[in-house]
Amino acid sequence: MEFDHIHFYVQDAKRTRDWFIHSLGFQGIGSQNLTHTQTEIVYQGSVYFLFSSPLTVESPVTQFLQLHPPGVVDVAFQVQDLELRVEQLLKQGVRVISPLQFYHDHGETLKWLTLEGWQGLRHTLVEQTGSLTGKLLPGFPDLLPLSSPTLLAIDHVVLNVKSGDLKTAISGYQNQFGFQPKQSFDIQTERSGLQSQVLIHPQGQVQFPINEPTSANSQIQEFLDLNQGSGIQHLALKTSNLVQQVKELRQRGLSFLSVPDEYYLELQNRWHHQSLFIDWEQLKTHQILVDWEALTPEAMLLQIFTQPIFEKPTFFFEFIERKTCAIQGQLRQAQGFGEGNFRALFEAIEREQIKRGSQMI
Ligand code: TYF
Ligand code: FE
Repeated sequence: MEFDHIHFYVQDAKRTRDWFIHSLGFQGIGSQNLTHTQTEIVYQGSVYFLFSSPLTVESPVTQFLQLHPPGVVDVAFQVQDLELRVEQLLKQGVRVISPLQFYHDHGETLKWLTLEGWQGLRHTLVEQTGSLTGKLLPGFPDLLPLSSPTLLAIDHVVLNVKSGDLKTAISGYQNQFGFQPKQSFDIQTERSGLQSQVLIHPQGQVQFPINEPTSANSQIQEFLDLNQGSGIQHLALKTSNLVQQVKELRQRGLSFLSVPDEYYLELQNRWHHQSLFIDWEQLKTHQILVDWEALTPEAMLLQIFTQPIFEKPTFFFEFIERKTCAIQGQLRQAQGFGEGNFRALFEAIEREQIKRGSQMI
């Protein structure tokens, strides 16, 4: 199982598409107009995003936007054996939102269906063959050959659930969708009480952390309040060259969470691998966070977080680079989610929270 695409409901699909093209370097692929809903699609590397906005009040997007700010409604997964998978899922009690559909073109078939996930979140499962790969919805034109993108893939997708719901959400995704628990974190800073459990899918690369707030002023609680319920908090995009990526994104005008100078001083004090050259100045210039494991310092994890991208401070992006190193002839990639950065990261998020708080007064 892999990530296939992410579907957002927004006020204005064309405007959102244009923002993703201009600010994040995505390419537009096409659009689909139904009588009540307009959908735009963009891609970069293997990352596909759909944006739907309402054309009439009958649109399901209208109803969604009456209850929630813009955000993710569907995290779609690519699977290989859809019918078999669906049979198993139905036995586990997964609810079908829209039934199996087929699309035939030049002897090849695209199949998909949509299932209910946690509290209104949906998961479309897609099976594609051959040249149909990436052709997400009938009516979209064929894809152009891929240029050489810096953005490679979706690394992880993070769900925030209400206080007390973490256990139920996890067992739902475990029992119904076949996810397995990986790491869990319990974090307490001034305003970031949160418990996080990372789920992974045993077949493929899907990583799916779920957070719940553990304090009333937690940033997770702020998300839940503004989002009017649980939902996707951030999406991490994996790149092969984060420094270059951030340089380009800053030139495009994208703004990121800023990191205090002390973070880089402390980082250099913790770094005991002088034989490995690290361009600290460059990382500091671009405000990139760095993490590593003691035994594999070369396999660094670099990450950076954007400001929230919609009108309310809910959903944001992370960009991540997982460097590799060779141990005993085997390539090892940076694991984890930047645990060493959590304090610095959450303090940065908290500064933004406080800034917003003082603006509201
Ligand atoms: O996905 C993660 O676990 C990291 C860290 O509110 C993180 O990106 C965790 C919670 C959060 C923001 C970032
Ligand atoms: Fe993350």
